Amino acid sequence: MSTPVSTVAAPGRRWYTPIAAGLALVTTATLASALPATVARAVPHGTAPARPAAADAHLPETAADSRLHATAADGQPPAAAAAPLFTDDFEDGNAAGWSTAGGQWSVGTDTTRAYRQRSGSAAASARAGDSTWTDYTVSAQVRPNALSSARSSIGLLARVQSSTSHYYLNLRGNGQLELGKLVAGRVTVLASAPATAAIGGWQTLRLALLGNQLVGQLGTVSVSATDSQFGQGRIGLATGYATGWFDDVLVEPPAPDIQPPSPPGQPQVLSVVPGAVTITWPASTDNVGVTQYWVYQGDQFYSQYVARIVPDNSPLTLQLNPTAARSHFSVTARDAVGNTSSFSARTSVDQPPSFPRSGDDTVRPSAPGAPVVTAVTPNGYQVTWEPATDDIGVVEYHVYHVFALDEIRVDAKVTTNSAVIVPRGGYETIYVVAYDASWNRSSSPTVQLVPPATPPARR
Ligand SMILES: [Ca+2]
Ligand SMILES: [Ca+2]
Ligand SMILES: [Ca+2]
Repeated sequence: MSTPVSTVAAPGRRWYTPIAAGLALVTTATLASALPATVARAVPHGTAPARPAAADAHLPETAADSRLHATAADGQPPAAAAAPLFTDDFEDGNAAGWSTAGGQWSVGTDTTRAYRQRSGSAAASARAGDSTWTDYTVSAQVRPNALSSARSSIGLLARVQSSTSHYYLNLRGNGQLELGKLVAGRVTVLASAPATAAIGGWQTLRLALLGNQLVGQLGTVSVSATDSQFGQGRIGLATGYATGWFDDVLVEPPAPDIQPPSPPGQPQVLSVVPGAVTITWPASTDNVGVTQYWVYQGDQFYSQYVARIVPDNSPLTLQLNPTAARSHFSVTARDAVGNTSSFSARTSVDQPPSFPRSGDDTVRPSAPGAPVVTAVTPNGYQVTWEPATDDIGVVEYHVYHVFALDEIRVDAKVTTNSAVIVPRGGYETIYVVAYDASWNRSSSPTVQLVPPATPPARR
């Protein structure tokens, strides 16, 4: 068959590497040739829709941010996209090849067909694959309906001997990504890390096994351990006192290196000049070597984008958005096969003045007066304020504009005590910051931006 396996290739952000070599499209032909005949596999009926953005659209800001992280983290290199050992996207409408223990498992329709577990009263698992598999990476998209208690969980199983003996990677109701093993029903936690579960949203869990190395990943949160209890076995999906959905199950040969680098240190600001900042950061370490740092920049809340991809932590100069009240920066590290570290802590930089800093004056200006709308013009509201005073001299004023959802922009940079500000609608406020030549600053009171109630008196 020549029909692209769109639901494999589409979550398939996985298969796309923004910087290296683009898109690796897997066809059913290549998948079929790679699959053991006994293994369950999906045969898509036509082109199934890709997981829609709608699954993400309702996520809160922070979750949307983690989605961004996940997108970047999922940019695995083509080298990792070797022929899969196993795949199931459930578009054939059945769960042939899966054996279950506990729970109520069935194939249902979420946005595409997916494997659903509907009983939250106990532990449940579904297992598939080959008991002779040794080193591999198993991944799946999971969507918990709820993780209401600390003991509730949704996750993956690997090197499964039986429903009570295996490794597991669980997202737990206590907010932990947990890597562990079940040996004849007895749990041993091997590693765990905080991970925010986006309840109701799809996310990708991945568990890589290479010899005695075990690495679990959810977005850029990773947990790792060494253990040699189980050397081979099938894969599985599992819930504990929780209901949820699974889709796009994928088993691949492992990368030659499965350990992500340590997170980079918090970025340090080396210098700020008009319109630009220069940063560096403490280096990451890796079992093989760090080959890239991805530097993220944003200027509103948690939204951010990849500003630069660089080979090391040499001082890096980044342009600032001229209306950003505050820009923030964070960094991830990657090794040669695309294993990605967690994010560094963030560093923020306020919008600098538009003139070079000079002198070593340390006395800041007096506070400017509260801005007042004195006229409504075709171009916006004319705003004026009582000038600030300074021992050396005020050089520049910035007018900050706070509007919908507390977004803040520097709407004007002026050398006089007036500016035209465009109203955005809704409740909005403004304030003025005065700078002297040495970039000492002072702020006016914050006031609501409203047109004058009566025509202002002429000055
Ligand atoms: Ca599906
Ligand atoms: Ca590594
Ligand atoms: Ca001064």
